[in-house]
Amino acid sequence: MRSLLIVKPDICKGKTGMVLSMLIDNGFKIVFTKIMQLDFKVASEFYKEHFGKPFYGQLIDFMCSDQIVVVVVEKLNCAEELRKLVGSTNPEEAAEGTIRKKFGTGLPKNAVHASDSGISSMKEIDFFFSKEEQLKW
Ligand code: FUP
Repeated sequence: MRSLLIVKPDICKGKTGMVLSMLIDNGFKIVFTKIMQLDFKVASEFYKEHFGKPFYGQLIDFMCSDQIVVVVVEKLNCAEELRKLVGSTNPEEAAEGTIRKKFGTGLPKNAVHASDSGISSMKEIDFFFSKEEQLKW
């Protein structure tokens, strides 16, 4: 099973290596990584379920502010295991040892995005990568 993680702009250039190490140390296989920068259109589409919420504008601006790393990972019960390692949405509430506790500084600067279910993992992987591209992995 595969899932998607995004290293957010503020930690992307400095701490992507440490995030990838945490994933590997916790039994995730790194299937594919891609450095990119989101534009307004792509970020709005990716976060469309949050359109109209008070934090939406700030979230989109932040996600477009610099490069990100999109990571496809693989593990048994992948989405569930990934959410456990990533921790609660708000870094202040995230458990010790989680990625958001370690690298998050607030909202929306909570270090990483992670798909929240098996279904959203498939949708989010399809969002960033064509089926043709996925066949190569
Ligand atoms: P998560 O699935 O843990 O990323 O959490 P959500 O889908 O609830 O949130 C989506 C994004 O909105 C995250 F980047 C965090 C951000 N957010 C805020 O900036 N403020 C809030 O009050 C809630 C979420």
